[in-house]
Amino acid sequence: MPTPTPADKFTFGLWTVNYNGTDPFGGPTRPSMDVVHVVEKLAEIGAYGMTFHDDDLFAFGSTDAERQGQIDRLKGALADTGLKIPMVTTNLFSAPVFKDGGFTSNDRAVRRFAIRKVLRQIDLGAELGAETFVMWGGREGAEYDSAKDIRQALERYREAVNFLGDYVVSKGYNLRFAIEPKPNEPRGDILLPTVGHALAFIDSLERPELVGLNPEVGHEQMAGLNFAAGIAQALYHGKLFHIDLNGQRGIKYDQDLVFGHGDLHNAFALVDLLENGGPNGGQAYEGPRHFDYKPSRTEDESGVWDSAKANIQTYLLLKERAKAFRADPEVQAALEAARVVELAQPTFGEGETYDAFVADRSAYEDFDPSAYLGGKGFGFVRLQQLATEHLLGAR
Ligand code: GLT
Ligand code: MN
Ligand code: MN
Ligand code: MN
Repeated sequence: MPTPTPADKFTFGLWTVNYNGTDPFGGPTRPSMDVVHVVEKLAEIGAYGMTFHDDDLFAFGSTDAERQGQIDRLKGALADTGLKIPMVTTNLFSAPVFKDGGFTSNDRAVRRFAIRKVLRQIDLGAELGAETFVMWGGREGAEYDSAKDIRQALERYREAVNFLGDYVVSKGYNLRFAIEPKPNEPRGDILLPTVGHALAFIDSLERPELVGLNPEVGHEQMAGLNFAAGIAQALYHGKLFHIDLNGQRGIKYDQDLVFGHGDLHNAFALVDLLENGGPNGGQAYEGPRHFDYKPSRTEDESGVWDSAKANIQTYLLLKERAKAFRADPEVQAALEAARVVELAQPTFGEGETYDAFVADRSAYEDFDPSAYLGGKGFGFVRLQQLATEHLLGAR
């Protein structure tokens, strides 16, 4: 099995390995673990860093002294292990006050409280060296159409994010925001449900350069979408600021399985894109490989750490397989035959004018579309089978 190094930048949310098994039908199946223990174990399995919500570290409603006590204990564990905190986020979804959301609650006092809660966590994140602040708006949404004025909710969302952008700039923090889309759960419908919706929203902001995406595998798949394709578009727009890796099996509740324990083909394509999709075949994304999964409630603590390691192993194995796929001459030939490279060629010649284009008889008058009936195929299936054989370790 490949061994992880800090250069792989594997990170885990404190809420992931510390998930106690609670679901809508049952309570905890595991006791919660102390943050110092979690940091030590994550370092031991080869993680680079940990991320957390304010409420993961100090319970909602903690006094300032209790909060500081936990921060100091975390700092001690980080100093002892060398683990980093590359990302932080705020919990605007668990406490009853957020039952109708944080930034977009119909209740204005809740919106003002939510933004203050975020400012405190931004300050803490900056102090700990975090460079990304994730915004997952799980409660920003509604169950009933007439209960939420969507256009006003988006306006309040915008107002909040614009304000936070001003805040980090005025404080001189080296921090960017990453919006995490999700179509539903816990709300019936969540605002900014997919990568595409969030990209359009970001474009409407006052400081769009400060705001990108934190797409999660399972969330796009819950909407029936192709995650690797969504990531490719996020990269295309320069908006892949962070990523939540996990597994999901189809359109159902948010499973948060181990990375690869869902659509393995798409996970292969994703790792291939992240690791080999950059200019000249290098990395297309250099940020943390962040696992946002839930160890199933059937597992005990050793199962928790086995599942955490499984995320890392699956990623590293897929990285090896994707490298072999790219290096295989048969794959190169199949890519050529499938004309994948031809798509990089612009449709118009350099400087080709409208008149020149219309005068080009080969484009229309002499072009024979009927030759495509029974003509040469693209061989995409063969290419996919080569990928499958590499994925299965058969090549
Ligand atoms: C929550 C959610 C995740 C988000 C986290 C960030 S918290 O567990 O289900 O997808 O990434 O707030
Ligand atoms: Mn999820
Ligand atoms: Mn989740
Ligand atoms: Mn997530």
